[in-house]
Formats: sequence, C-alpha cells, structure tokens
Amino acid sequence: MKKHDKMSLESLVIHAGIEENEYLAVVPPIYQTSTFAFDSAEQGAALFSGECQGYIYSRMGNPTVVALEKSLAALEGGYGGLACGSGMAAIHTTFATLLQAGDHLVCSDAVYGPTCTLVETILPRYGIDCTLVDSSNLSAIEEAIRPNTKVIYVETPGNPTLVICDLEAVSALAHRHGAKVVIDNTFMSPILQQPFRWGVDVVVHSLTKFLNGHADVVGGAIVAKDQEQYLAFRKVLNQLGGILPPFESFLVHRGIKTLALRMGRHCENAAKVADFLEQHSAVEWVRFPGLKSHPQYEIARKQMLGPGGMISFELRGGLEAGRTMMNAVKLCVLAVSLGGVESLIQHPASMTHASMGAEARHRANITDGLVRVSVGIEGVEDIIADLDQAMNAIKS
Ligand code: LCS
Repeated sequence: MKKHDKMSLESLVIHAGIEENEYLAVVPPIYQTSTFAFDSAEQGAALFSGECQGYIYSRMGNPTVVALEKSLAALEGGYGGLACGSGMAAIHTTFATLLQAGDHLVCSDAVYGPTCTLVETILPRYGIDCTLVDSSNLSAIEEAIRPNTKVIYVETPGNPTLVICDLEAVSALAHRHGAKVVIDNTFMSPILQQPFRWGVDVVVHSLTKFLNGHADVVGGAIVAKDQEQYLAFRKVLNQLGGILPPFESFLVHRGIKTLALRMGRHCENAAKVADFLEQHSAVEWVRFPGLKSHPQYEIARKQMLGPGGMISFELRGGLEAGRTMMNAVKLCVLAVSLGGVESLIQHPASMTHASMGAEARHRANITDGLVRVSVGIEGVEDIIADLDQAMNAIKS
C-alpha cells in the first residue's frame, strides 16, 4: 500500500486496492473461482507451509477479495482488512479471535439488535460474560470493567439512538486496564470517522451499508491495526469460514469509489431533514449528531468529520403515530438496512431491535415510538415533502 500512503481519502476510495493485472484492465477482473492450480506438488506443499506466497483456495484468499481488503485497510489507516460474509460474521469472527472462556466483555447497550443478542445469549454459552453499559458514560464503562475484561465493544454513533462514545477517552481507559477497544464504524464509514487515530484497536463494519452503498450486497469487514492482530483474525476467519465471495467483493469495491461523494451528500441531506423534523409540530424530539440538541454534540464535533446520514426521532403520538407515518411514506422505502442511496424508514422496536427484548431496549433508550430514517441522496426537497405528507397523515 506504500504508493497510497499520502493520498487523501477522496483519492484512496478510487485507487486503493487497484493493482496492475495481466491485461492492464483499469477495473481488475473478478476471479470467480473456488480453487487455484499448483505448478507442481512441491509448489503446492510450499504454499501450504508458507514457504512461498500465492493463492490456494478461495476461503483462504482470492485476488478480487484481497483488492477490496486492501482498499478497506487503506481507508481506515490499518494494517490489513478481512472481508466477511456479513457484518454479523465480522463481529462474530472478532469476538471468536479476541475472547475465550473465562473472559469478560463490556458492550455498549445501544448496538444493532443481533449484536446485543450475540453478546447476551450466544457468547455466554462459550463461557464469555458480558456487561451492557451506556457507552456515553465513561464512569459506567469503568465500573463495568473486571480483571478479566478483554474487550470493550462500542458502536458510535449507536444504532438506533445515535448515542456517541468518546473514542479517545474509552481507548485510554481500556488500555489502562489491559483491554482492547473494538468499534463498529458502520454508521460513519472511514470517510466520516477514523477510529485508529483515537487509539481504537480494531474496526468492524457492515459493508452492507454505506461502504457498498447500493443495497445489493450483504457483507462485513474487520480492519486490524497491526500484523500480529491481522494474522490472528485471518487464522480464525479461515477456520470459521464466514468469508465474502469474489462477486460481492467486486461490487463493494466498485461501490466504494463513490463513497466520499455519497457521504458528503448523505450528510448535507440529513442535516436539512433533521432541521425540518426538529421544527415539526408532530415531532417530540430528534437525535442527529449534527444538531446542537444532541447530548454528545461536542464529542461528535471532535471525533467525527461529518454528522452522517442517520436520524432517529420520536413522534408525539408514539407507536401508533409512527405506524401511520411509516404506512404513508411514498418516496422513502419502508425497509430495514441503511446507508444506501435511497432513503429508508423503519421502526426499531418492532423490526431491527425486536430480538433484543423489551428490557434491553428500555435500558438502551430505544423507545416504542422511535422511528429511524436512513437519509438517502435523492433531492432533499423530495425527501422532506414525503416525510411532511406522511406526518400530515397522522393528524387526519
Ligand atoms: N453493525 C451495524 C451498526 C448494523 O447496523 C448492522 C446491520 C450490522 C452491524 C450487521 O450487519 P449485517 O450482518 O446485516 O451486514 N444493521 C441493520 C439495520 O439497522 N437494519 O437492517 C440491518
């Protein structure tokens, strides 16, 4: 990656991971193959023993996937990237690498529902305990740390409440206690947040969202800070097998080329939509990192390069009003997922965060009336007009 060292993020999205190939194709080919032939029995054995480098079998590595992985590592400023079959596969692989029976994990209480379910119900079956905390409260995190705490896991901004964790402070705290910080950077993408700069140890992503950006791939990624960590993740991913196939890798790498442009537009549109919502009489409150009313507005300004495209809000009429509104949208799509070019609207309590259960949702401030919007890159006047007409349906 040396030749990219000094490039801006706007150039890295276009050039990182694109390397010369046999025919000098500007867009490298898709290596749609499960396995690679050896020159000889001796060479095959040397590849397996690590004496020589090359491709063996696509679960262990594939040139199209590696191109994407190099791009992800360059964008995050890490040592190496690992493309996974989904965001959840990336998170699972990360925990399976960093934790073992007898270890303890501190996890932010406002995370994607299945992440919460994984740490609360699946990891304990393997002897790994978890404490959920409000990750905007540093003393709550410190109180939760035990002598066997190995990982502090945060999503910032968190899904769906957009609660923000101070990455510099939590990294310093974790390192004082001999723990590692893993951050899910999905909501920001590397364009808007560079976690390694604040001392974070591992970055994970759902590639399904902003990085791919076109709602046509499910994928995930881990980015490791150094070689030792990268090799540890690679070993576990090779055995667990949750890899991203070549075609999906090609699509995500292609999506990344417009990431900087898209993130700029998501931020601009979302800021206007958040202002509109905050002034609307049907709205009780709005959470958006670009609004001064956000409780961690100052931390957002410090560590984020833009507010992002995600907004949560509560309607005055609670759940019933939310249902009416979601059934009335025309341009916005009523669907889960986020980060695509199209605006999406959904209800976390009955959809993305239903699996957490009512108690965990209550602890994480995910109210029954909370509505989440992923603001797309359409004409912002059309998004606002659609939300306005849908909220007007509540009154009638
Ligand atoms: N991390 C975050 C912050 C997410 O929002 C999601 C999915 C994941 C990880 C898991 O990624 P996946 O395995 O789906 O690629 N979030 C979703 C959401 O809010 N609606 O639908 C999926």
